[in-house]
Amino acid sequence: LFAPAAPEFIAQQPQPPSAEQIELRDGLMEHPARIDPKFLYDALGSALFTAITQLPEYYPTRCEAEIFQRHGADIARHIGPVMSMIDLGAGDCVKAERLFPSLRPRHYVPIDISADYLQAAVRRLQLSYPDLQITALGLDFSLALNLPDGIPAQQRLFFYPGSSIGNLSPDDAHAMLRRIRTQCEGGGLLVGVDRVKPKQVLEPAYDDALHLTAAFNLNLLRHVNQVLNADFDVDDWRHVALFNSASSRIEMHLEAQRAVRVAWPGGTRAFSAGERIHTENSYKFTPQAFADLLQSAGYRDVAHWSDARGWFSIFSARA
Ligand code: AVI
Repeated sequence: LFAPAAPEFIAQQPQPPSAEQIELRDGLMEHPARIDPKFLYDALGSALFTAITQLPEYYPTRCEAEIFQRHGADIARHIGPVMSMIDLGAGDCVKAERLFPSLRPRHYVPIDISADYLQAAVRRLQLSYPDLQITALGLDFSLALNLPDGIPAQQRLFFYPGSSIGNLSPDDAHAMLRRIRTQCEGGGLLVGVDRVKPKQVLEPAYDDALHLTAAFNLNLLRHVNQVLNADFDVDDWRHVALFNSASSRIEMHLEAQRAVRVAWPGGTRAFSAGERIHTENSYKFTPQAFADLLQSAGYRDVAHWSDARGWFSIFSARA
């Protein structure tokens, strides 16, 4: 007797949403909607940010480089000998590289959420510094700061340049500084901080004539489309950057240019014309406010250097 074989049928199991998808979904359903700035940094976003740092309007990178150039020896003296330099948000690793001659680390640990971008940077770096031990970590250090074993805390220097600390809320900045301190007790922290200044200087830095910052902000929607399977149309949105002086921060938003409905698997959100998605804050500090923040997070022996115009500050502190 001929019995036909039973056909095999394999249905794909529905996947539970990832933590990133849940975070995006929840933020998009808030009023006003918000998207965490970490989603600015896919490979294209990281490349756009590198281009932004070369814009005439975007002063922080140049001011920071000026401080290291003018006061590098003094800063290195304050820090003392460095075994391991842990670079938070390393990107292209260029800022840390500039300090290698004065700090002479034996071990470099760059950390960045944009793993592919970091990997390419580290390959280039290793060619120039064949004797430097490099351990690159492609992770989101805002979630957890797990470092490889074998680096004694007192030999760790955390390097947190570029005013990236300003992209955290005041509470999160305090928590991050405390978390770093517990990772380097007996060691130190070197951190770059952008300063309060007139909005005539601040706003163009975040809304430049070439519209690179607009592209950086809008690219976040493409990244969200990828992660969440959403259907944002970049043409429906425009970049907005403004200085909120009461909160001492630059805010970046994406504003709907017309009424739009955005959908993703299992959800949808309608935006009316002019409605905004808040995508980034960039806090600006007075030197006193930041020194107080360091002290309240448990640091001691706080020292501070500025560029000639007093637009940017570097702080060194012991943990
Ligand atoms: C990475 N971070 C310190 C930049 C800033 O200035 O807040 C991000 C940025 N956003 C727009 N332009 C640059």
